[in-house]
Amino acid sequence: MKLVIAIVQDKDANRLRSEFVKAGIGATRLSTTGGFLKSGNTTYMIGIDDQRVQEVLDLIHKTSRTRQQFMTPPVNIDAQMDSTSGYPVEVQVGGATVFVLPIEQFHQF
Ligand code: 2BA
Repeated sequence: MKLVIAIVQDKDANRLRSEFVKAGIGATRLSTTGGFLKSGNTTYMIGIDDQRVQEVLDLIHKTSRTRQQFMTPPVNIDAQMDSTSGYPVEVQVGGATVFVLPIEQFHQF
């Protein structure tokens, strides 16, 4: 058994949830925040038998889009106390960031 942790964009999260439901795949959805953009994203935790891991990855791949987003770097204050606000920079986000971990034990009490 494996634990798939998938970080997806909020805009893709509902379509992915529908795919999981259709396929009878159990998943837990967490509201998360990216450390870089500091904007919301969605993390799914999916416990799944080894032979269905590829199916889960295929569904994530199918539903996750790459998007361009703008972020404004934080304001810099130099030694003269002059502040400069950075120009917005364009960042490519996604499709999805996925980790697959082994599960030592699985219990449902
Ligand atoms: P964020 O940390 O908000 O990052 C959003 C996008 O900003 C990233 O998209 C990447 O294109 C860019 N980015 C991130 N850090 C950067 C940096 N130091 N310099 C320049 N650009 C940077 P993705 O790579 O598609 O990542 C989307 C989200 O997945 C991330 O949101 C974060 O929540 C998660 N993530 C990505 N890599 C991760 C990792 N190694 N461990 C845990 N979570 C990760």
